[in-house]
Amino acid sequence: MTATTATPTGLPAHDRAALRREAARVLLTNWTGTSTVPSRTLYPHQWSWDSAFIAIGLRHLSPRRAQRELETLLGAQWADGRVPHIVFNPAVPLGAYFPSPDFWQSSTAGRAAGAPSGVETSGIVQPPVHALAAALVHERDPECSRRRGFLERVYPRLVAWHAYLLRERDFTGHGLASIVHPWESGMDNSPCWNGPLRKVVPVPAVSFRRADLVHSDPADRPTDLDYGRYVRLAADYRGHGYRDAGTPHAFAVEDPGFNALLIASEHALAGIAAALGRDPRPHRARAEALTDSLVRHLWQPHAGMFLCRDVRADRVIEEKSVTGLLPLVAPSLPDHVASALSRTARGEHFGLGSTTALVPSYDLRGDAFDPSRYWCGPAWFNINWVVERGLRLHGATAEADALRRAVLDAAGASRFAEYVDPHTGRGRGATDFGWTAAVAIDLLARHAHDRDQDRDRNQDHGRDQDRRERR
Ligand code: 2M8
Repeated sequence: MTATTATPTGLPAHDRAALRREAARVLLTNWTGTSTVPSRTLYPHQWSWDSAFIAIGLRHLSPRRAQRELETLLGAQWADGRVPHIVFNPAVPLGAYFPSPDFWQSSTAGRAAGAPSGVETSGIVQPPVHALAAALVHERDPECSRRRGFLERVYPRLVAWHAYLLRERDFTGHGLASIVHPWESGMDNSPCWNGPLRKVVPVPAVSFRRADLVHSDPADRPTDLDYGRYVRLAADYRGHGYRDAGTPHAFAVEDPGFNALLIASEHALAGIAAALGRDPRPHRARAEALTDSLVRHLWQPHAGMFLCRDVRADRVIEEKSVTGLLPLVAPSLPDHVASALSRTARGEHFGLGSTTALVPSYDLRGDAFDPSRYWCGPAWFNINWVVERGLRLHGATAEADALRRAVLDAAGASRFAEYVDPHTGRGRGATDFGWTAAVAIDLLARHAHDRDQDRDRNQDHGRDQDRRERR
């Protein structure tokens, strides 16, 4: 293939090389020495699920650094097993991000719940993508992983992390984890949270100073009213020592995306256990039980997708968010559910492959849809990586290939934007964003891998043909 021939990524080879170089530059620039910041401007600390996605890309540049990324995060794990959603860098001034360590006060307010004393963290969590990331990081260079004892070190921590979620956060007895703050979903201002948040009394906007608005357009971000409620919920949790049993949790939701990533990660733990010579069966059984519960409690045939459940009101939340498509990443989803999800992704509410190139974060036809405002509509790269993986897993190869091309095009064209307008592809939020660069590197590498496999298959086929002709 010549350097200018267009390939199945949609990019000529020289552009692919340039995209990889640029994405690598972003990850190198955002690397702090022990982990990677999502953005040098907007998010100057370590974020939990960002780090997992970043490690998935970083493994292609430096398997060792990717291992370190996850080890740093897991090094800040609490004794109760929770992996905090932010690990603060003490070198960053307090005013650079809100809420800062002096708001969370983890090492004091969280002491009884097991917060570490040597590092400041938040007290809430984010979606559990970490075991999946650890398995992929190991796979990229098993020799380096073994040499460093990577899996031995992370396995018990990942097990404790999942155990925390299923022990402390199963509020309904459904066998699913609940989130207790919109930030825990990673989809902060998703319109799904509007109903459950209505009962939360916001703190006055004058009582906090947002740092995010210094770096981004207020029209792209959650509102002050949203923030008033986020602060109220976090302060209440802190006031109860971050202990789940003792906190009333005015906001509690079963989120399908969060639980789907737990399922994918539990399957990954089975692989990790096997690689360590331990018994993978308990992990497989847990993953299957989680899948059954997810389908039983959150699958909504009338919507053709999974919907969230407001645990406090004991009600389904009738809002279509991309979180309800993420269960595609669960390998043993019933076939009819997987095909319905893929149809819904391509239908009028998400428009994949027709009105949008990337899956939007929220229903294109929903009342609250806004193509620029954060998780109310824009398309996000980490989410599209999960959807691509899910489509491929369930045999929708052509759709997955098209999505992979679209993600790579959008990542490059938007200078690795935090998110993009789902209709125009125009970049919004920060640029040089960590997980955007990381998923681009991963998808490029997987494209190269698939291409090599195709070539090998074609060569085998050619050899068989020759043999038959010689006979
Ligand atoms: C956004 O969330 C943080 C709070 O955690 C914020 O808005 O300040 C979300 O997009 C979240 O999913 C992401 O992990 C984080 C850092 O990229 O930013």
